[in-house]
Amino acid sequence: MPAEDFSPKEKRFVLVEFPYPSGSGLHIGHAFSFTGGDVYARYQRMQGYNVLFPIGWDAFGLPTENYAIRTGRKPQDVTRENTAAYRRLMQRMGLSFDWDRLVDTSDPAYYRWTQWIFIQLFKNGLAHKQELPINWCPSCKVGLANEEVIDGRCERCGSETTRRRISQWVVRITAYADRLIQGLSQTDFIDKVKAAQIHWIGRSEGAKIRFPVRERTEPLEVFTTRPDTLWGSTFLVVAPEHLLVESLLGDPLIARYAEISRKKSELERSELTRQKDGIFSGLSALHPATGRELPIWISDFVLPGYGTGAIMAVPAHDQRDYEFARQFNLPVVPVIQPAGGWDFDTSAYLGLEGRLINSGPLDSLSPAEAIQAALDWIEQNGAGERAVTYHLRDWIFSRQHYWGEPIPMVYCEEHAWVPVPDDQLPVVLPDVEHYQPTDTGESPLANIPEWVNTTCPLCGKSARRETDTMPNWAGSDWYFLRYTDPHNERALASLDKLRYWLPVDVYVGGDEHNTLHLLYSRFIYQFLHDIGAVPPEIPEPYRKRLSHGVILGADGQRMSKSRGNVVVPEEIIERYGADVLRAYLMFIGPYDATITWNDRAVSGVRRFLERLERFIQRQAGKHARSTPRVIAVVNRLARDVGDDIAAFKFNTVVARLMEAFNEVSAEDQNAANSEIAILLQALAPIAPLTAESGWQKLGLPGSVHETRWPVFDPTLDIEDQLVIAVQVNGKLRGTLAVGRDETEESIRPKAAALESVARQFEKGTLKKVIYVPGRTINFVIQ
Ligand code: ANZ
Repeated sequence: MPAEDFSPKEKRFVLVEFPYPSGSGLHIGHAFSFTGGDVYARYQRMQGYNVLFPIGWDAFGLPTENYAIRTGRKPQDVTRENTAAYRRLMQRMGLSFDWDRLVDTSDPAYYRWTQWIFIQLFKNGLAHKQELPINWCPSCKVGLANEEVIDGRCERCGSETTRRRISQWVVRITAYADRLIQGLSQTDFIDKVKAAQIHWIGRSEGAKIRFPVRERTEPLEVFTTRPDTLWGSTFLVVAPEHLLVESLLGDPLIARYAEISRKKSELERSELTRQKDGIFSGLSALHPATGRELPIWISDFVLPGYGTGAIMAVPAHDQRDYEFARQFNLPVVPVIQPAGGWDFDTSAYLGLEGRLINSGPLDSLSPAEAIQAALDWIEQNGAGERAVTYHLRDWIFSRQHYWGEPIPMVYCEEHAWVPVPDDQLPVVLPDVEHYQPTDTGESPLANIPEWVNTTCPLCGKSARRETDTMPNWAGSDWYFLRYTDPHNERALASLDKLRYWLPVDVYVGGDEHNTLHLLYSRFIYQFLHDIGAVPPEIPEPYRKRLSHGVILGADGQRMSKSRGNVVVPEEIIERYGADVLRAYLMFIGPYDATITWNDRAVSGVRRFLERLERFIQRQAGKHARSTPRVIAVVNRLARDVGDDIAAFKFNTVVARLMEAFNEVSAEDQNAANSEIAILLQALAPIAPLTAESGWQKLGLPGSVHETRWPVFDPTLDIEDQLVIAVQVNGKLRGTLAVGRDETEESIRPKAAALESVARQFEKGTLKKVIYVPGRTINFVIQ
């Protein structure tokens, strides 16, 4: 349903994660996610809000490319077909998306702005090219960001990854690490999501400490979070990738060790329990406080990309250092003595209770005090300074693949990397015959000389285009902004429209995107905020983030083709209709839970909707008067369903509808169209097709979806009630719910106050009131 820019109504921006249009079609997880968003959006519309509920295609990226290669097709064609199929099914499901605002990340009119954002990052010093060891998937032939490697395997295809060094574009998300933590306070994300973001950023406070190296002029700098243990440091360890090691590679043993390490995944290297290995570098450093000589070792448990890639080992108080020291017979010097004593012959003491010993000026302090005292000592003695590091890494932004946004940069011998000028954007992905990735690590675009060879925008001399493409995060980190102004050719979106629609009120998606996608898109938003591309008064893009659960196959296992437990939404719709699928998905369990598919429960939901349809059929044409019980039930139903939807408690919504329907349709009850209408309104967000057809069968005006949500009337919320007809000169002007024992005196003013009655009073003077107890009150006017 179309949303209206700048409508005077209050806005609601309801966002669901847009899907990859993959070849295997819309899956049940999509259906679950989108139906939840749709129910909420429909309810908000009926509440009178101007609702933006958009959708699009996250069309670039490996899944489509892999599928296209597998089927021998072109990604463009595959994408066109897949998106058409997705759209058809979404429409059949009754999802009320605003199709006029559809975005497609692989559309040049869209990715022009993805490229523009990259250029702004470059111009602001946040993107540069750098040779980096990367995770390499030998099967997909692509470099992967750390986040795309799960347990040492490629997130996409499950193959084991290796390490390679390639020159890559890197985006400095770390420059925003603190902002990304602080900004969370301006959101209503649930604690779990906030915690996931904070954990991923992994802020650590400590110190960088410099140790003079005997054989070198440059000192060796380490990062530690435990400066209090400085006096207990008995050796230093550097990562095999550390600069210091480069000059030592002439030693075949060291070279071999470095080579072996390079093949290991980061996860393997950080494994706490594995046997420690390493090699002595032949170099030694001097302890800045004691002057003691500390051997410098090389070991791959020290990671190159964290801190300084070097550590001071304190075997008495760090378990890994302890095991390393035991393995290579290095000294263990305790510097914290816990009150009960400690047997340092069996393990390290990791606690923070106790007193400092063997630590010169720190002796007898508690570790907490010693941390501060050590920091002061280090700074006063020029041995280093306070420092903060983050586990968050800079964002590797290059993919050696075809199906992505070309990185809009040109390399000129004289000017190095130069961005493509704005008026030449988009840099359109050329149509090629062979787009399979290459073994060389270069993108297939490198094989198209007429595309690669260009001129430098600055000097006009010959230059080469960047042949890497962007990761598919690039298109998905800002897509929600484009929905506000999808056809804008002058900006990614106009500030006015962004100002009207932002922030996103609710963002519904999967748990798996609570960390990275959310972090990347918040980062890009904050960056756009800094350069004035989004409204200054809106610092964060999303108000609320909600993650839905997972639906398992009927056997309680994750759905997968190999297990044969996949439920295909299209088949369910075919068999039962879209409303059954929707209502079932909303009914099976809490929206954020892990739920097992259950065919029997599907039938239960189906029977409910069928009974309801038959009931409406019987009702149509009847002119029944509602019993007070029915009036009270639907009155309460609308309120409770509304509250539940607003809180994303969909499973109770369906339960309430079933319960209320049972009461309304019970034999001893009678329901008038006005009450059935309320029932249908409450049903409309969950089962929009059934609700609408019922509405039409009853001959009610307009569409149920255009009605306003019924307002709860507390005076009707009485079990023991009667509804009396209110007449003026014998003509029915309204109804009034009254208590069974109410007298004429209390009924008369209430009936007279009904708007439709009061209006008649203006036409004459009241002559007489005839009250038939429990039935009618008639005002006679002349
Ligand atoms: C001395 C020390 C003594 C440490 C002690 C710990 C306990 P987080 O909290 O994750 O930031 N470290 C630093 N850089 C490293 C790297 N590149 N690879 C592997 N380990 C590294 O951890 C910080 C601690 O991890 C640092 O503090 C350092 O060991 C180690 F009793 O320094 B510590």
